[in-house]
Amino acid sequence: MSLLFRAGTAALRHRGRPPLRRSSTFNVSGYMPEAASFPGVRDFPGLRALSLQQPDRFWGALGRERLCWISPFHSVSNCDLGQGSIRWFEGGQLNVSVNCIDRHVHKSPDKVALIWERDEPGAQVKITYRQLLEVTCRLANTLKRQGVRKGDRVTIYMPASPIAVASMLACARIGAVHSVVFAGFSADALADRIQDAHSETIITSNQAVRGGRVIELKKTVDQAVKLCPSVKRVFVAMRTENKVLMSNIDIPLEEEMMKEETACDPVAMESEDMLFLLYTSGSTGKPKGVVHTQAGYLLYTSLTHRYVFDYHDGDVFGCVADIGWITGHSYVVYGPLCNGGTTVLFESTPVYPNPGRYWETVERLKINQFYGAPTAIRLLLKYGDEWVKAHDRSSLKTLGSVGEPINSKAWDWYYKVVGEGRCPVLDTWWQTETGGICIAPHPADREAEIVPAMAMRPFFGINPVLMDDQGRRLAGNNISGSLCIAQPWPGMARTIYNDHERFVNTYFKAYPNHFFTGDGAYRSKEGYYQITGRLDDVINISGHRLGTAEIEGAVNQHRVVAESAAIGCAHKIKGEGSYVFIVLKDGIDIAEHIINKELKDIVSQKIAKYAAPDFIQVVMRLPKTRSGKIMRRVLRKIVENKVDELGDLTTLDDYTAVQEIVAGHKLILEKEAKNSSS
Ligand code: 7RM
Repeated sequence: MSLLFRAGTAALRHRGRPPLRRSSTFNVSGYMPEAASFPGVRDFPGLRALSLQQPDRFWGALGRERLCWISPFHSVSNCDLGQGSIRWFEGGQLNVSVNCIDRHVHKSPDKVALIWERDEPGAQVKITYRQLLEVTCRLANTLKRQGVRKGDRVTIYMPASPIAVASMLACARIGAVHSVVFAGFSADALADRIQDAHSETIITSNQAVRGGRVIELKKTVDQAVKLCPSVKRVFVAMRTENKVLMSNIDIPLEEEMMKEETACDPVAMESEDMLFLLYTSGSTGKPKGVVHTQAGYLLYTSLTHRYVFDYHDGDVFGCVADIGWITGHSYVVYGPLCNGGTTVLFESTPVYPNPGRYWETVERLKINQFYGAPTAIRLLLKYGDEWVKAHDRSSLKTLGSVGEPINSKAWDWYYKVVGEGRCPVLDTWWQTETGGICIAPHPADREAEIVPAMAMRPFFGINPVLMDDQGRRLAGNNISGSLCIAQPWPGMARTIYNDHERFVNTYFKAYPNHFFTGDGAYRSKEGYYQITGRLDDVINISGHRLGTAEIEGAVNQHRVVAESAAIGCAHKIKGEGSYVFIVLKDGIDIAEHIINKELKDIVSQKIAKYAAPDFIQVVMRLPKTRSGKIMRRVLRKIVENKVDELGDLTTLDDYTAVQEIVAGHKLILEKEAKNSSS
């Protein structure tokens, strides 16, 4: 479990902008037009209070105003957190692709919707709303012609590109459910997700290009499909000109699209029909397909996009996350497009062709809001300020951070060097399960301070509470506990695909009638929130969630491994890395460098490259309780070099196991020190 860390608490006020006063002269309905329906509410705290005390009034007004409905909803919310039953805007019908495209085409067809920032710098491609509609309709018609129907799951395995975004929106248009799988996942991981979703359709591209390298995406799909006999069709888009082997189930996507009409009638979807599944890691070895539905998700992502980032019409929004993660879904695709915004699809890496790439892109595309991950900030910080200063960043207005805690040093650098002290830095906390940002500073509120490296305040409708080990709500400030959310909000997940029981058990059982996030948090003296890290066996590598059980599952498949235990450990760049203890099968003698390499390979092959262990320690036995449970707490303390804090060892069956592991860990540290000095 990560320990609480406290960032510097020097209060920091936004500089360089005229302060707006929280007084009767402050016009809330000028700020949020829908607030015209809330007479008497004059300021931000007032709006927040209303969103919590009268959620149906608040979300009802926003839902009516901000979304475009085919038929109106008859109830705003109908939720029972105890049962994990969450329903918003029932009775309403809408189409998400119409909300994200058509209505903006009517208003401003030639406005740029997407800027595809391709791997090659300077080769960006702009797609207007009119073009996006045409591509999406052609793609939707192609899917239909090939037999994809409403409710079918479509697995999308491709990096960010206009065709990938059009694939997501085409699914939404015809009522199919997309499941985007991060294109860095291995064939095995892809196959697991295809099978779990019972997906008959895959959309991929011949190759991917990243950091100047070509990745054989289609080959990975071919391997996965071999394990998935239920797959009926694989659409292949051409990212490069290189031909790939096509089998009888493979369909050249662009070729087929060119034969189709540029219009496609949108299907009327119920608010609570499924929009997408997105697989994420939990405490067990099996990733879960988190389900989001139509109206609530769309409203929540567009509202947070508008108000957390202070996004205004005409701004260029640059979220550099991959579309394979929830951040890409909510803040590359759905939030910005629902708002009629211009959104950047970033295909490259922070260091290609050099560590100035992000800021060169900011300069060239005139990005106004930049949203990235702490791991990249930490990496770029190491390369020094010159890479940043070489580029004009005067277009930047806000800087966002997401995926993992951002430490003070990275926060300060982001604020002072990247943002020149002009742009508020927003540490945004949320999860795949929350759909959109839940805790973050609120920059539009110019009166509110931002404390470095704190997620600060709940968004409208979010009611965070901290709980103690006994399940009691912790009152007061300057206190830590497990972070729960006490009221439903429209963006929250609705279920785990085909496993509602796991949904209820994971999120609603630990603290009845509360959504349990799995994270710990600290509430400061001032009442601000700071996220302290996961409380379960989930680790966060470069902002990517991974279950330690998943790593163990892969490692255990190696022929010489008898058993293993994986834990998270501090890592300078990645935030968290993984440290794996293995016990070899009897009579096995294998050189350390060989087993290390083979285990890294097997984890890359079973899961993804980013999951490969950072440290591997061969041990004679693992510390276990007398009933045979691995004592991970003991392993964590050893890796944190806190051997004097091992705590109660009365249930440990054999103390010599611990002594041996401590000695072995020392050797690993010594070797590590030697490596980093050489
Ligand atoms: C958006 C996303 C969710 C987990 C979450 C946390 C961690 C995310 C922050 C953070 C500290 C943050 N979805 N996390 N944001 N921790 N400060 N601002 O990342 O489902 O992939 O991961 O990530 O542990 O539970 S996710």
